[in-house]
Amino acid sequence: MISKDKKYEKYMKMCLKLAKKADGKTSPNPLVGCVVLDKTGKIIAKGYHKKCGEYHAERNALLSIDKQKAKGGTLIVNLEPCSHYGKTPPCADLIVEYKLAKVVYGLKDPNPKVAGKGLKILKDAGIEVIGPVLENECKNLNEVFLKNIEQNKCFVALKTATTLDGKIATENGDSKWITSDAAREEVQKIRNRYDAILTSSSTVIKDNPSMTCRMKNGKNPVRVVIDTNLKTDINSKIYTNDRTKIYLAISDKVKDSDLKGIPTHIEIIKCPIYNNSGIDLEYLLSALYKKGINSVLVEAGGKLNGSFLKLGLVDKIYQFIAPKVLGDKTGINAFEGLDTKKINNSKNFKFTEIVDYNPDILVIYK
Ligand code: AOF
Ligand code: ZN
Repeated sequence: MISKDKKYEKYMKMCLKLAKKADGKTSPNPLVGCVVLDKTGKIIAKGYHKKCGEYHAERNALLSIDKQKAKGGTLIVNLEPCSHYGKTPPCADLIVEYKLAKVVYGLKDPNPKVAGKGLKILKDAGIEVIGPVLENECKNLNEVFLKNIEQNKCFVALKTATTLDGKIATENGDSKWITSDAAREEVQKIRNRYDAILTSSSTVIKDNPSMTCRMKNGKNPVRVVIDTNLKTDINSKIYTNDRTKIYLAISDKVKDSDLKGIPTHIEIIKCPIYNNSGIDLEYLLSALYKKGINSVLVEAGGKLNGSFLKLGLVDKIYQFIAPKVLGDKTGINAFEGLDTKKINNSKNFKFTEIVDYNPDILVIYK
């Protein structure tokens, strides 16, 4: 016999798939999908949260059907229904109003405004509450939201493209193109998922990248350039190809008189210097978080990647690997500046996904 929870896994997977339709559009809110079954078990409604500020998944699903049809039915949703008056009224109240018999949820909402109160409203109304179902999958989907709510910090992902021996370029900086078209297309989708892309002055100077999202219906992310001593040319593509917001992170030692002529879509964040090297990355992340940047994708060279890693600031890595070897006589490593003497002291991750982008692969780890 399949257990009660197992029975709902396929519907929870549907919720996750629905939720993902709004990938990149809900920040700072979570990705949520919802499926409603009538009392015979037939799917009668689906919904998902489309954009921050708009209706939640449960409301979108329920409002698409007749109250009578939902009576005695089951609602499945990947996040505990909310109990608070925010931008929209509480979903838990609407579920009670629609007289559903069961609610299956994927993950308790850690948002203190909800945190168990949604489930309590349902239980108090006599609704059977089942869950958590596929909790890990639900956590993975909303990893950014969870880090924001639970730690009050910005989620940091890092993207790199390497050879089999972990090099991102040859000694003289030649890196075009390590990976193939298919892999580079995927990068566009990854960019679309994050609030901001963060890079360094060396990458701007060396590659002159646009760092836009070239995906259909994708949004151009906010860009963050770490340029400690203001070395980049203000006419570089990243600053001029559109008017999307740019944060320029510089040392707090730079004089205001050196900032004249910087266009208005570029906002300066002055940061303290860490350990006599670059700017204090933790300071920068927290400044960005205060400005509403809930997640960043670091797309930079080995040095900055290494600094983020060394400080334990990286939550997730997307590493594209091309089946090429450069060898030990040349090359820049994906993560530079780490000096680990013992395997026991290495930075440890867990593989979460491996995707084939023939001829390359994408390895995702946390
Ligand atoms: C969503 N979409 O489908 C669900 C959410 O700012 P508000 O009023 O939209 O409330 C956002 C909070 O509602 C969010 O942080 C989460 O705790 C809860 N559930 N949010 O945006 C949804 N179900
Ligand atoms: Zn809600």
